[in-house]
Amino acid sequence: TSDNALGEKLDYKIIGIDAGAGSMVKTEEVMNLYGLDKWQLVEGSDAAMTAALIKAYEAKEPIIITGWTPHWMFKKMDLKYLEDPKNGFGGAEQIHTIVRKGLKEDQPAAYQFLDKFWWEPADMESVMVQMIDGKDPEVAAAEWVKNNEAKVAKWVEGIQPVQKEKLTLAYVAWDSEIASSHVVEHVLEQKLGYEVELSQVQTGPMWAGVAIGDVDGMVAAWLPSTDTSYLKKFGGQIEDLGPNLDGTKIGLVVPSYMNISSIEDFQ
Ligand code: PBE
Repeated sequence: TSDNALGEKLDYKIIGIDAGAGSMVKTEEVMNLYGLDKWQLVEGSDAAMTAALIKAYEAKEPIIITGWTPHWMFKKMDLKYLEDPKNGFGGAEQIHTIVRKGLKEDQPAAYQFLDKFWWEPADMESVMVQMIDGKDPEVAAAEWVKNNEAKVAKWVEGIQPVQKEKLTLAYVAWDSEIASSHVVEHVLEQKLGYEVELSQVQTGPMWAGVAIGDVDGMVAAWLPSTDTSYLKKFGGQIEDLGPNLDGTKIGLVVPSYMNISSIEDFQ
């Protein structure tokens, strides 16, 4: 059948990202849910996944990846989510800001800003598109802040700046989180007087770092669905400041030219 033809063509491989990412955990669950026993989820990274996607797209070849919104890939290519009739991926969610316990007392200025930090998917996407078009994340973030002064002013309104206090934020090298973390870093440094260290780690260490208190916070928790396993594990040891962005989504993504539309369309 044509189903097997796709599997054979793709060597029964779904192109994933870094091991331990919430979406990798979810995709394994989804593959079980839909009985994709022959298929394998390939570990890699956001960068390796998008490189494979671009290569396939330019050759009009099929490919199945683990994707998410907001992501620049939807601005640069014509892509679609495969329908998920069993709702294995859990539908719409938010990105939450998570800080260590005690930050409120130790660094009230940073805490208040992190609590107020909130933007839209289109904001995040515009930073991501600048990055993928060749700008350093620092530059793309600084330009976004410059072009969105009114929004940023509300985040820091009434907050008393500090004198070169140090702050550490963790993030994972997903383009969405590279964008948000650099914007937050820029505001903390330029508007509130902090010296920020951005620590790039994997998902597990990002959560553990905040739980242990090695790290002051992060703006990269996809909840309630994607990172649910991490919230279960560390929820009692962290402070959840709630969403900083609404309207995210994860799922299996394919180029629009592929003639499958649902996860049920292949075996
Ligand atoms: N993501 C992007 C991450 C969160 C941000 C969906 C790739 C994940 O947990 O898989």
